[in-house]
Amino acid sequence: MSEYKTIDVAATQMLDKAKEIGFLTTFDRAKAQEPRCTFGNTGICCRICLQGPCRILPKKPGGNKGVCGAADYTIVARNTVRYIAGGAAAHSDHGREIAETLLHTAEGKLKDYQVTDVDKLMYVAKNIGVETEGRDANAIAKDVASAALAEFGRINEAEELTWLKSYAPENTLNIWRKTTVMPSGINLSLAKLLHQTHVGNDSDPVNIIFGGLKVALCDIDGQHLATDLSDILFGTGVPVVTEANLGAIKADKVNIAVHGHNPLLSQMVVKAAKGMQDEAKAAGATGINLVGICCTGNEVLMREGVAIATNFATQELAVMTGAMDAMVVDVQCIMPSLRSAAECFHTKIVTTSPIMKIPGSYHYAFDEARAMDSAKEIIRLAIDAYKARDKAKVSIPNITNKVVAGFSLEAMLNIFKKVNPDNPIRVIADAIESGEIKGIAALIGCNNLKGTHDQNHTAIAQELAKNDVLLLAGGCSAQAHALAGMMNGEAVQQYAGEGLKKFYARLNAASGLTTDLPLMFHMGSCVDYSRMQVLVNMLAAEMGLDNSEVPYVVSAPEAMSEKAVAIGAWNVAYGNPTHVGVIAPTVGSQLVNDVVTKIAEDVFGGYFFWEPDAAKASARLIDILEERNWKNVM
Ligand code: BF8
Ligand code: SF4
Repeated sequence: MSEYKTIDVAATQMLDKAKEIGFLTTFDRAKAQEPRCTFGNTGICCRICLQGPCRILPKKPGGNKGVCGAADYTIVARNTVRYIAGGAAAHSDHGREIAETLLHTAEGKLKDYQVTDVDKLMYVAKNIGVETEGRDANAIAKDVASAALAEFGRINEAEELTWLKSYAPENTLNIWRKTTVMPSGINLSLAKLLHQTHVGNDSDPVNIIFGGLKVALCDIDGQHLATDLSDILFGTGVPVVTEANLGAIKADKVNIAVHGHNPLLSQMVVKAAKGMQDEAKAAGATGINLVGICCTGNEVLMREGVAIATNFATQELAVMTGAMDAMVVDVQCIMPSLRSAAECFHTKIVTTSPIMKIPGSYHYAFDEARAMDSAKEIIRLAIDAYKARDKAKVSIPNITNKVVAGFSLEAMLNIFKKVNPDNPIRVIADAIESGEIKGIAALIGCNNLKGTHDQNHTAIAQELAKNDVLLLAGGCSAQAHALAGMMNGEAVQQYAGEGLKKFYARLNAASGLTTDLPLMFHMGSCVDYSRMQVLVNMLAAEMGLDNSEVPYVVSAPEAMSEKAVAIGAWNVAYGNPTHVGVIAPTVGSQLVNDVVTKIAEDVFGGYFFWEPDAAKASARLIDILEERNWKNVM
């Protein structure tokens, strides 16, 4: 067992190197933070006003409430929903940027972007009620983008969010309407929630949680339109074969990592790099090599087959290879420490967003109006950096694993179509109804160094696969499986149970792909969890079930970000049992904890459970699937 909290061998090698050169990584910092403050850890520390921080001290007279009188349940509920607000703001703002770009593209203002996937445009337009008949693509795209932008500013509470309303099943929508969590505008809901949780405002924990769920539904709305509009602009993922892990960084090439979430720039970098190989050669390299980290990495993996370097927890270690010439970052999940890691080498950290700067790093303000030129200039920074690379400092772990990815819902349905041309989704329904597979699990979420990097992601996936659970993956979880060599056909042979193997054999025989299907369908970045939900909605309709009856579970073994809290919350509202592998800061209030882990099921059919132990979590996930199957045949 490694002395470090990771199962990744390449990461272990780089952590040794970091130690040698005296660089303290996130692994060291996580250790330094222990032991954590119990108040913060359980959610009973309030810092909402300047009289705080107030902690719940039940044994002290007067200490069982905050200075204003807020009880544990109010404090815990407020803290929880403010995480959701942060997450929903991030996801929806990402979506808004894509929508603006699509609008300006359709208006002819941005020469470097275009409507790439007209089929997807038509599908989305029809779904949200935009007229398509006899209109050209740009006119339709303009209306679709405008509809997306209208989600943000709507203030008439009688109107509903277009994307949610268009995609969610009627039953589910009615539950949301009845419980008053159906949002109308994203900005309005976010502002209301911050207002609701201001000092001296709402102290009713259930009402606060419902306010939080409304914002969580804004989160899925923002995610969903981000996915749809990115597909329209850049194309919808098709199966790709590539590789993952730090060995994807090449010693003889100019290495550029794209890191963050928003594909507007990273797509351009991929495109620009294709025409700039000669410039890299002139600098003495054999070419340009792009790798991805976090969800921007997933975006360009899905659409362009760009290799995965690593995931969230190990981003600094990509710099430790000494061969990373530039890391181009956009927004979210980018560690500020990358700058200090880069100081040990020649690496240029290039920030590109006006709301994501790192002191001391290179800021290049990305301008969509000259996107291609911007991308080229950024690549030139990397080529320049390459010239300053100290070869003596280069050590790249010789580890890569084969990855088969690129499974947009459309790509999956195309494969199922080969088995059942008339009704592709029936392929999964049949497999569940015949008992060949027990159901579906979505493996999602981040890394969290409260546990061991990637350990529970992979352990849970292996256990579920052994028990014939069909796996979907996204975000850093998908990258964990890819890094560990589990995202290919060989992994099916190694880990899948007999039923799942049979299911795969049938698909492989028909798929027409040059490679076997992988152990899990990588559906993309975290905003692409919207794709998973559409799949569940389709399956529910096909099987004649309510969403909350579908044998479907969600697992985020290493959830970390505010976005992850928002995602978990909308999954619960959608009827999905949702496992989180860290003890959530709701446990400080028995009442709030019971609401999100028990009462939620009575209202929405979905609920959370916290379980840091991989074996116990897998057992419970399997139990839930079996119980749902059993109830469905009753
Ligand atoms: O959106 S899984 S660590 S990179 S938040 Fe961040 Fe979490 Fe990774 Fe992607 Ni999602
Ligand atoms: Fe303390 Fe109340 Fe202020 Fe929170 S809102 S910090 S509990 S006084």
